[in-house]
Amino acid sequence: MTKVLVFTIAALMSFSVFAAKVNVDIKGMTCGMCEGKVTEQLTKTGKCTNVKVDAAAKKATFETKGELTDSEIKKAVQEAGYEATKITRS
Ligand SMILES: [Cu+2]
Repeated sequence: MTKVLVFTIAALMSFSVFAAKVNVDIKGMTCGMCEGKVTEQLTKTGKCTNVKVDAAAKKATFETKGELTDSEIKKAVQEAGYEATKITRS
């Protein structure tokens, strides 16, 4: 029973790190230039594909290749000059 539980938790944790689709709520973007800066920083991580940034919707969506942690995402958004307020993976 304990083994099953440990395995389940490990599976859930790795899922959250390796999941393909990511949605990031971003505070502070107003225009296309903002979108460009965020796109550039996310792309620079080398771990994001299909990056789409929408200033009006205040979010970025992308797919990950390899491990990309929440703090790496927050750092990339911060380097663009904005704040990642919420990260959801599916
Ligand atoms: Cu802008």
